[in-house]
Amino acid sequence: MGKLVALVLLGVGLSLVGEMFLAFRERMNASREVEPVEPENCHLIEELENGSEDIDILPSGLAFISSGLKYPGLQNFAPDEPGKIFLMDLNEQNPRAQALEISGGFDKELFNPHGISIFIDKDHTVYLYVVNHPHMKSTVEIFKFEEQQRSLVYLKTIKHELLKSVNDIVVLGPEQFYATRDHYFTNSFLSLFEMILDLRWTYVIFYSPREVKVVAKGFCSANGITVSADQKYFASRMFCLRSLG
Ligand SMILES: [Ca+2]
Ligand SMILES: [Ca+2]
Repeated sequence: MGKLVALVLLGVGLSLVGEMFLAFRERMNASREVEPVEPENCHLIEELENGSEDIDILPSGLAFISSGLKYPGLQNFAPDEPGKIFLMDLNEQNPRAQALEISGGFDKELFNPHGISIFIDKDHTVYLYVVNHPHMKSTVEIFKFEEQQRSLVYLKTIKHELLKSVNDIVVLGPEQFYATRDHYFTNSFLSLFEMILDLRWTYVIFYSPREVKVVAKGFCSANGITVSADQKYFASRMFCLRSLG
């Protein structure tokens, strides 16, 4: 009798997981047919062959692009090459991507850039905040942009226990930003399970030197983030708009 009950429970459990897996495939559009489209005004940008995760653009038209991300679940195009930040001048007729030199004692071999965000200070100094995953951990690196030299000067690394599995950031002020966490579990097997079960345990945090807190939760995988010009609203994954009240 005990074996029969165990067998029934196992069957129910497996069918539930199977159903969740099918729902997960549906959410991910796994079986959607992709129709080939001829891109009219698109052309290949050389140097960005290793993938690009994020872009942020200065009012002048200079664009920063993060490239070469190594992350669980993503195809890795150059496993032996560190990631880079590229610069493109979108005012040019045929803009080319140029890898930015990094100075200031930064460990470039471990650079694994993910989300990025520009911050322009009152004195017009441009800072680039970059989510980095050295050894698959999460840090936020702050660089100063030197436009003449076309380089980044490393200033500081920010770490915090709430800054785990960080995907993207949007900077609000000096060392103040929102950051998204795209997985609750840092173990890749558990994080896959988390996606299949649609646990929605990820969140958006607010970081400042004085205060770090969760400001929105209940996301299945909080991803790209931006704020409105008045900083009253932020959006994560674009379809989850939240007001700060
Ligand atoms: Ca970003
Ligand atoms: Ca992202």
